[in-house]
Amino acid sequence: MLFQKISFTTLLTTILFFLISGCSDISNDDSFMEPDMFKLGEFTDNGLTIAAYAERPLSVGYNSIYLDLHRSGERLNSAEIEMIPMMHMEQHSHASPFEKPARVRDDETGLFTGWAIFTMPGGMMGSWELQLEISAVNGSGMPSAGIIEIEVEQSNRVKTFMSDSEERYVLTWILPDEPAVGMNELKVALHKRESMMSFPPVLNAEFEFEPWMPSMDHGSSNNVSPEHVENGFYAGSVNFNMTGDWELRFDIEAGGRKLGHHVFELEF
Ligand SMILES: [Cu+2]
Repeated sequence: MLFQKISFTTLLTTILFFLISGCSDISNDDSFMEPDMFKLGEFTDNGLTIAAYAERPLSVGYNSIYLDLHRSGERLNSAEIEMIPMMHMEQHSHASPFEKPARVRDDETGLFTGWAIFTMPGGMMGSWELQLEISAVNGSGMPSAGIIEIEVEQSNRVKTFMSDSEERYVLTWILPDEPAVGMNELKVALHKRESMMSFPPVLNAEFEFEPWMPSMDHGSSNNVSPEHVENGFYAGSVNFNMTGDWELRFDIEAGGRKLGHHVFELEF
């Protein structure tokens, strides 16, 4: 009887030990913490779970996209990721400008980070999805592939236009994200639409920029026209000297050809 009691206690202790050590293994690992972000969706293929996130619901314009990869409850650190934002419309499908996530996790978020510029909203016209293919997970393993259907809200941050020489472009207003009185960082991106699937960055564009307040018929001083930083992204400054309705007016040239006059409207 005494022997039975001891062995029972030992058994309980052993079970408790494994439970506690098992628990502490899990809590030492970040694998079960979901990122505190807007979840776009997830799928599992070949034992790999791929979850996609954004900072907020997706809208027309520039959006960072974050991926989290898990296998058997373990968060994975490196992978080759192919990501294509694709829109299926009634007559055709098309992609948009994008950059696939890097091979390793980003230090800041702990996630695989890429971006997409959505050129139109989802809805009656068609629907967007992220097409994903993941291989070389932690150096090896079977590839996993799947689709995450995404919603994209309307915004006024993208102009798609045709130049006089009938080339198609995508102009994206990225910053300021939340305009305020005073100096604001100004950031835009310019991509060429070579085909429904190919949107290379335009590296040699020249911008002439001025903000304008149409209701009061004035501009402002000390603005800086955007200049190329890298990969089709251009940075400058915009000075809003009061709240109200403003226009961001751009005249664009590339390779000695005019790409036209383009205006984004905003109010704050
Ligand atoms: Cu479309």
